[in-house]
Amino acid sequence: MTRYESAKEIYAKYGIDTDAAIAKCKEIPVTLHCWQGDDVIGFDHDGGLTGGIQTTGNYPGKARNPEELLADMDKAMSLMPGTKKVNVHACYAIFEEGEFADRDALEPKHFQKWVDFAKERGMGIDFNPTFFSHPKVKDGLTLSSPDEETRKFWVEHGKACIRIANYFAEETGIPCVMNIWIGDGFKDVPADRMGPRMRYKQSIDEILSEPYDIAKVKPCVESKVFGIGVEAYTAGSAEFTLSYAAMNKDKCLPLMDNGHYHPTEVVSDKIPALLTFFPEVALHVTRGIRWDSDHVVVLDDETKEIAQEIVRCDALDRVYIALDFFDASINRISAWVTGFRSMQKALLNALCTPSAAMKELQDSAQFSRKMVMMEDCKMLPIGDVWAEYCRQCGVDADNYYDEIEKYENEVLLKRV
Ligand SMILES: [Mn+2]
Repeated sequence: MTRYESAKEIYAKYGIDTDAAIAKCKEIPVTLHCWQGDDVIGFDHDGGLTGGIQTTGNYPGKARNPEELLADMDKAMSLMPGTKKVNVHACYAIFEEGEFADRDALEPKHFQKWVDFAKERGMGIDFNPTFFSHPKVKDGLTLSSPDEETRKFWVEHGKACIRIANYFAEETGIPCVMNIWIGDGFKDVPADRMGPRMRYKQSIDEILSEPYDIAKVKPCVESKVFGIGVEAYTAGSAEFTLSYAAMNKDKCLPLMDNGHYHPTEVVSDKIPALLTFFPEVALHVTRGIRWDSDHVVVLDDETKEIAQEIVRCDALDRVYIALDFFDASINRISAWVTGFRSMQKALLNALCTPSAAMKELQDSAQFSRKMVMMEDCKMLPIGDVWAEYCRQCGVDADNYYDEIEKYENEVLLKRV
């Protein structure tokens, strides 16, 4: 008997069909963000990263141009099991030699190489307007700016991104999740908290006035509690974005990034709360250490619990799962692969959990038995199911770093 056959028998005693769990896991799209590959720099400007987010570290070999970034993503994806989708930020427009378009004038053609890349690999594309790292961020503000010219510039950027998101959906045949996040805020206690929020609301209204079909383009609004340099106040707070999404349910989705809440809040608990009211929700899965530090996702308790809630709520087709982290202190391809695999492990583990039986124990108030069963489940041989899943997907279950180290030596370290 193989280890998988043995694991399969053990899970069957809990009523779990591991073959079915593996088959299901293969179908769940997880969106891989392009910005881990170059420390959130992009291709449309020379300056560094601004907007309350920060990368730390100077690990050698980061991608310096579109060719390198796409090659690195390919390498990373070759080491990941399961269904992938790619997430692009607007600052990753790929221009022809001598060509340039500012953010308010971006067109679908500036993303044709991304479409080619995705289509060749049978993937969809998610998209993000980039409201940071740009000279037109005025006094730290974009869509909430009191300066009308500034605000309008960024509204036009948002509208351009709706058109590009539509192009992605049309070309790939897969809906495009288009996420609006701004870093607008104040370092110190503001004298006016409502004004920026009223302007931000007006700006999102204007962006979403651009025509689109929500079956294809899925605009999201992402909240944030604070950022570096905007510690006192963010215009797009949790209450603001959630209220906006609730009042505009036919036009957009709420997006929760688990690094964007107070450290004792958990997104896993918020998922069923939002699913009670919204047909669809979107996630950015990350790992914050003490703050929104965007560490690489690992198989920690909260990542497991996020996956558990999606599966328990039978909401795999209602929750869009995207990764959002960036660590410049380690091999960036390893960061991508480890983060993606961790999310997949969490999903596979959730699919191999006897949730129906435990719900039954909860509903009949058998809390002691429920606790014992939950603890027993932690010792089930999920590693053997994971190994079988990877085998079926044609990737190694472990030791993938050897392959990455080879690529580092042969490719990354030659980038000087
Ligand atoms: Mn995010």
